[in-house]
Amino acid sequence: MEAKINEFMEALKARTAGEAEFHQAAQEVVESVWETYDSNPKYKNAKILEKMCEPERTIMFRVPWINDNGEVEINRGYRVEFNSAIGPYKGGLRFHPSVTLSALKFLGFEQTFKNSLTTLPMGGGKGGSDFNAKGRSDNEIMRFCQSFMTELCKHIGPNTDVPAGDIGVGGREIGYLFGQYKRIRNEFTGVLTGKPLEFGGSLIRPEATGFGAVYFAQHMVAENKETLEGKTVALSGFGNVTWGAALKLVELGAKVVTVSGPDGYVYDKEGLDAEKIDYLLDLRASNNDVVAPYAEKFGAEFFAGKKPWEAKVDMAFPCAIQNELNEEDAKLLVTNGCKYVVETSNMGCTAEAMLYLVDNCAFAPGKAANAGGVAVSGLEMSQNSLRFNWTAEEVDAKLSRIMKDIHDTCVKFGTKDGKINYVNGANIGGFVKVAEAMVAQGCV
Ligand code: 8G0
Repeated sequence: MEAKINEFMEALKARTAGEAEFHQAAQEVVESVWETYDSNPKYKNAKILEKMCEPERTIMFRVPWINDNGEVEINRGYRVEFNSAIGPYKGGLRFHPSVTLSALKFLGFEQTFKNSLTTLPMGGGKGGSDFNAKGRSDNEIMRFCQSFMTELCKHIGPNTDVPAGDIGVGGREIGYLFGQYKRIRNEFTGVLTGKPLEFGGSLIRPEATGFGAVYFAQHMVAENKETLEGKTVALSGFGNVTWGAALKLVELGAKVVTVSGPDGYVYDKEGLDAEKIDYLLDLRASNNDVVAPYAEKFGAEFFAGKKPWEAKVDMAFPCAIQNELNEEDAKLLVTNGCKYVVETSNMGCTAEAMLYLVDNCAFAPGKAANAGGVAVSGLEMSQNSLRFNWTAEEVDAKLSRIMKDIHDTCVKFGTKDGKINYVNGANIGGFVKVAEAMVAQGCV
């Protein structure tokens, strides 16, 4: 089996040279699903896995705009339309200097499996730009969004491709993008999700990724006859996802002791409370990308240039960005008694860290644990199609149900010798539904 997997991966790497993040994401899935794939002639003869590793379409474009000094600036825009077997392409837009084709291919690839797990009819895609919002004025951000959408609007639509926000793209950016789409196409449709409430957004969407990860964690700890109450938790990041996770964890009686930024991490031995959680939103809105002011304001400790994985905790939720937790971090966490790692960022753990954590604690991969975000985006699409809005309680109940279903799918496909491997469970569970749809639709 090992040799066949290597052969598959070598061929993939040869035709996608230099795309390290994409190779990392593909390797993980290929290893998990190989047995299912290789033993099923229906999938093999149709080369389903080879097809899944090749985006249906990749769009790359120039994004020219004019800054506040009247100078021309040029960024690169992308939309990777990975797989539409089970629904319109769906996935976020990321505006961040780390955005490359490789990063978006890894994200679009993972999105396909994640969206499949949500039980909703959504294909996989991802897009964005290397635009850095740091230090930019609101007007500059608007002009950038308008230029980006002027090209993107030719390729998306409510039945074709429905982007959302992601890192660097929140309600404000979605508003500017939506306004430009509507202006050019003269159509008010559910073409983007993550919209503000006034024009078609869904209640609970801002909370959804964090809430969903915590609901998933509730089922994980329940497998060990435990609850979240009294658990000490390390979170990374200080954006929307960290905020949602902190809200739900604190509501359920856990103690959140860390948040982090590119500048270092905050250790708050008292734990976060409602006021501190609210303050995270102000910090993020400041466009400054530093978390140190939290420590100053609330008298907590700040560790410059360090990551929160050195704190002694029962659970860790990486909530920031890919590869933010490496093997050394993983070992430190486990040595300090951490029993659960819930990957809430996409591919938050390096490949080595993930392998170590699967063997040494309960580890949930991002494509299962963070699927609540895109799940509520799917519910936003449903509400837009219905021209109706559900209450917060209705959306939250649906989210909670979906996270339970995802957990059950991981258990169903990932249990071997009485032990749950959530990585295998998520990959195989996500794969089978898409593979069946692709086989049924023939060679397209
Ligand atoms: O709402 C979404 O579709 C969305 C936005 C950003 C990220 C993700 C994700 O699933 O990673 C989904």
